[in-house]
This record gives sequence, structure tokens and C-alpha cells, in this order.
Amino acid sequence: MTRSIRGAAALTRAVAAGAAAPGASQHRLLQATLRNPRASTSSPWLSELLSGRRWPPIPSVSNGVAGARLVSAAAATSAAREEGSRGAKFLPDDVVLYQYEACPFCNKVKAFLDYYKIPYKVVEVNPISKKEIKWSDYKKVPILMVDGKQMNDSSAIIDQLFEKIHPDDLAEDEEERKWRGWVDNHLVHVLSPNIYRTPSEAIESFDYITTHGNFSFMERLVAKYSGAAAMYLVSKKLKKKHNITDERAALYEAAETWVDALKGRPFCGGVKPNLADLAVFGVLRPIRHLQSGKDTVEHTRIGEWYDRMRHAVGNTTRAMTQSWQESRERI
Ligand SMILES: N[C@@H](CCC(=O)N[C@@H](CS)C(=O)NCC(=O)O)C(=O)O
Repeated sequence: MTRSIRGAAALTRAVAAGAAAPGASQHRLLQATLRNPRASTSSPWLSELLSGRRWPPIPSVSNGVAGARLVSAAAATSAAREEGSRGAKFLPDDVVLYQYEACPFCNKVKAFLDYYKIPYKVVEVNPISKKEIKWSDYKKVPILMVDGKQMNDSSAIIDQLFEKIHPDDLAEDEEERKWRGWVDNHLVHVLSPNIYRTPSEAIESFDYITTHGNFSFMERLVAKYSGAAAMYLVSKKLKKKHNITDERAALYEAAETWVDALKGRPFCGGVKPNLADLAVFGVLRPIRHLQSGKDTVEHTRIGEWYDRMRHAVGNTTRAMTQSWQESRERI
């Protein structure tokens, strides 16, 4: 395999892993597709879409809420900001996240670090060689190194960091636990069938992923199209595996379920986000400006909560490496 194809295969495996770990047969299908990119590009639906449009620029947020809701949203935003700055009491010198850019579990951790204003560096792991985490016995991502101490598993990482930030507030409430579980066991499974739902959506998603990952121009090009083709097929298998008949309906239903869970409060945590809010936001943030995210905001009531979260979480505290800065400028 050429370096580019290997990169594409690696990337696609990462995405497949992020797509809630498809079975071995799906991995084989992916690898077969990627080893024979000609087969993928000769498929009629893909070539038809090779001219697919680029991911549009991030639109400005429209705030269409009524006056009373605006007041409570403003109060909630200021409470959330104050809470977010509490991370300042926990000041590690060196935080490094080993991740796959598209992994929802990694994105949960990033939302937490951003909200608590904890600066961190990111190391993108090659999902085939995993050479960046060769030193670790634990072979999944995310792995977080905090001043040299290794933390594994998104929920365990978040729990340990939360304990450091809130040493006197360790009793997780039942509701928060329930919804954090719902994110890991339900919401993440609905995402892949949606972001790779059609060939054009699969290309759009791969455009996002390859733009944000660490790829050369050629790797990006190959990964974008062959990866999109493979994941389009894999997503159909995942849909079956998780008993999803209509993926968009399932995504809308999940969004509505979440809004119902808020019970009219600005956040699940009340006037400020709790760990359930951060988990839902973390896994949805990368898809917000993909077609599936736009459709969800248009067809469900989740947009107001999402905008409150966006304001509460604020700017990322991820260290701006040159390639990350450049990839943000490209979109
Ligand atoms: N329960 C773990 C799940 C982590 C997980 O499954 N990560 C995937 C990527 S999204 C992974 O590393 N899979 C193994 C692999 O790629 O080989 C967590 O919450 O962190």
C-alpha cells in the first residue's frame, strides 16, 4: 500500500472506531475498499459526488428565543462562565490528550477541558500503528496525561478531573449519571449512520475529519473519497447492528429526548451545565455544522440548549499547533 492509502486506511479505521466499533467483518469491508480505491471511485454514486460541495463556513448563531427565556439564558450563561472558571483552581502544568479527532469519547473529554479552561495539547494517534501510544498498556483513546500521570477512559478521566476541581462535591446525582450513560450507550451509536447517511454526507464528514486531522495533501485526498465510500457502507451495517431503521428519525428522537430531559431548565445541571450536558455537547459539537447537525437543529428543539452550551463552554483551550490553526482557517 502507498503511504496515502495507508493513511486513508488508518483514518477510516479511526472513524470506524469512533463509529462505536464496527465488527470485524465491517473492518474487513473497510480495508478491502481502501486497498482498492479504484473500485470505490468507479462506483457510480461516488463519482457522481466527487464534485460534492465543501463544508460551509460556520454560520453566526441566531438567537430566536423569547424575552423571558433570554433572561434565564443570560443568567445561566453567567453562572456557567463562573463555574467554568473554577477550573482555574486546578492548574496542571502539562496536559496531553491522545486522541482520534472524530472519536466521540475523545470529544467528550475536550468539551470538559474547554469548559473548565484547562489548557491541553493534542496528539493524534495513528489507529493502525498506534505508535504514539506504544508506551501505554491501554490501547484505546482517549488517554490523558496530566503532569505525567496517565488517565484512561473518557468517563474515568472526566471523573478524576472533576474530583480535582471540586474536591468537596463528589456525590454525582442520579439524573446526571443516567444521562451520561445514555450518551455512551445510545447517542454515540446514532451518530455514524447519520454522518455517513448518503454519499454526499459521507464526503462532507470526511472533508471535516481529514481537514482537522494530521494528513498530507495526498493522504487527505485519498482518505476523503475512499474513506467516505467505505464508511458509507459501514454505516449501513452499523444501522442494522443497532436496530436503527430511520437514522435521521433516530437522531431527531435523541435530540428531543434530551430536550425533554432538561425539563425546561437551561441545562440538565440547572443554571449551569453538569457532566451530562458536557457529554451531550461534546459528542454533538463536531457534527453541528455537518448536514446531520443542521437538520437536527432545524427539525428539533435542541438548538437553544446547544447555543447556551456553546456560550458556556466558550473558546477551546486546545493548544494551537500550526497545523491545527491552519485547518481551522481552511473551514
Ligand atoms: N469506554 C471508552 C471507549 C473508548 C473507545 O472505544 N475508543 C475507541 C475510539 S472511539 C478506540 O480507541 N478503539 C480501539 C481502537 O481504535 O483500536 C471511553 O469512554 O473512553
